[in-house]
Amino acid sequence: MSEALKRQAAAMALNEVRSGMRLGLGTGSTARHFVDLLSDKVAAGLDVICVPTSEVTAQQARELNIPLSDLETLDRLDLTVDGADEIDPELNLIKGAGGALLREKIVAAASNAMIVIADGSKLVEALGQFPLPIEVNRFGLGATRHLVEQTMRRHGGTGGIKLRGEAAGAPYQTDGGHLILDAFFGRISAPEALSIDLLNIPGVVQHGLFLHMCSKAFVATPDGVKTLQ
Ligand code: ABF
Repeated sequence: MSEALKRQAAAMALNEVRSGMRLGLGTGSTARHFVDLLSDKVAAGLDVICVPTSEVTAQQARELNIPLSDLETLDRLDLTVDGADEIDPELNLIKGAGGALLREKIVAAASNAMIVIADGSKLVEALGQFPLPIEVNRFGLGATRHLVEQTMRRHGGTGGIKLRGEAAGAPYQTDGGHLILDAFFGRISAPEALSIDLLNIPGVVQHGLFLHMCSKAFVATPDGVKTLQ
């Protein structure tokens, strides 16, 4: 999908931003467009204070002179704008391909509303074709992986589990210093139950199922940007 279309989705989200808002800034190539467009508005006088969901986004925002804060100083945000890897018809999401799922979920949960911006390839009938990212503590990795695999099988997952970065020789490390297991479910038929079961595994820090968090999505297609809510 072209960068121009992602930028159109980002521009639609920018229309929802008002002066005085406390904003969560997402991560990924579509969110990057949003941050870029936001900086023009900030330069023109828009008064916002932002909390980034990753070190990458924080760096981009700093370079663009967007005022930043954190969730120690601010305990609530008005709106978060972020990307996604899969979006189902109820606006439930898989996120975390960019590795920022933990901070993304903390920021989204602290927000009164979450808008997702994405291209049309992210729309699915059921979640799970995209591998579900599961952030895990380094301690006890083998045992955690075993329990994640058991849980996956109980939930009908048919594929394997990969430690992100392992094939390249160095496991990927999140901003929080954790590792990511990518679980190839195929189809997730009961996302709420799966969410609870994964979070019951002690070594699991968080997973990339974002359920009932997104209130609106701007999805860029060759026919224009669709609004889903
Ligand atoms: C982040 O970036 C992630 O949660 C999601 O994995 C990814 C989407 O990136 P892109 O916009 O580049 O497709 O929001």
